[in-house]
Amino acid sequence: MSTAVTEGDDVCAFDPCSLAIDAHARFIVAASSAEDTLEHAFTEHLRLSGMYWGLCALSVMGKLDALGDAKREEILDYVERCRGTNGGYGGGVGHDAHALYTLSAVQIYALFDASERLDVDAIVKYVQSLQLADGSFQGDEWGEVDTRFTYCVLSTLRLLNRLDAVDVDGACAYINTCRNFDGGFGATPGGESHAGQVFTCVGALAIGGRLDYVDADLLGWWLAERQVKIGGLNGRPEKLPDVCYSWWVLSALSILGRTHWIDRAALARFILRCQDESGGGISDRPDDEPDVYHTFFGIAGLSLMGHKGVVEPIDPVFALPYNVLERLGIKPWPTSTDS
Ligand code: GRG
Repeated sequence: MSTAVTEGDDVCAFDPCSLAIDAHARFIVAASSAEDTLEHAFTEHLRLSGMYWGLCALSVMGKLDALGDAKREEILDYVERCRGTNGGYGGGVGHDAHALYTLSAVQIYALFDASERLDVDAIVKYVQSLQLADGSFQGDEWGEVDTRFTYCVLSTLRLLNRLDAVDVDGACAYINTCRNFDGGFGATPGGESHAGQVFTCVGALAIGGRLDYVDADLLGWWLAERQVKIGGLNGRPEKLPDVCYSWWVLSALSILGRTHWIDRAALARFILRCQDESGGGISDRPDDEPDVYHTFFGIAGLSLMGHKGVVEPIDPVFALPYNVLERLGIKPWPTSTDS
């Protein structure tokens, strides 16, 4: 199977035949039903995020409806069982509620067009309780603070159309205190810039309408520097490339209108080299074992680069397909065609 990549007029398109969509869809469905594996046991604490990755990948590939109504209801029933008495969701049944899994639950309901079934007031009350006086957010009742959790809460609230429930200005000002000399952002003030944190901070600032806190040229340069010789992206200097950074880096570049600052054709080739064309799934690097996490972020990265007729366009701020956001009345971020 060919892995040829072509550069279009404005975005990088890839050969439609080279993304093994059917194999990836089969891989995701099989991984979700393989309950007797070690991997399944090891990932129990983040089951809701795992479900979001798999379902969102299926949705981007246009394969979500093929799951069928019975499976949809089975998944929604599982998510419901992860809901805590405080209104938030845990990563698995009986686990403590956390901002991240609450976002995953809201995303899963959005993907299944079932958001009207959510107890919105209870979720809003829960995420409100996580904001601290300095504008930051803790992830759960146990108190860890991280810019990831700011993103999770702002994204959750925007998807529920309840952004006014928290101090958004304070949240954005706190993120600004996590900005570094290189233009990037860390988990807390003084924390090292990391592409994953950069996505959460730029995404949260985009939701909060405060992208003026970003030095777009400086950060764009730092993000573009993440591309290594083989075409893949790393998360910080001197580190190995990993397919997941195709999302964390490229989404931030996309929000900033600078995806053309990297060699997108080379990145697409790297992602396609990491796919298992027959067994399905995408791995972190070529010839490694595929998993659902890298499968989602690889496909999402390809979608950010060139989606014409192959995969659905994905929104770089909310990490959900445009069509899902449109259903929620949210205008997708307008930068995916930057050139
Ligand atoms: C809705 C897409 C979406 C996300 C929700 C939780 C969250 C919000 C975002 C996580 C952002 C983040 C920090 C991603 C980085 C994940 C990662 C690959 C960490 C690995 O870090 P190291 O230090 O790896 O092990 P490197 O590559 O630096 O060696």
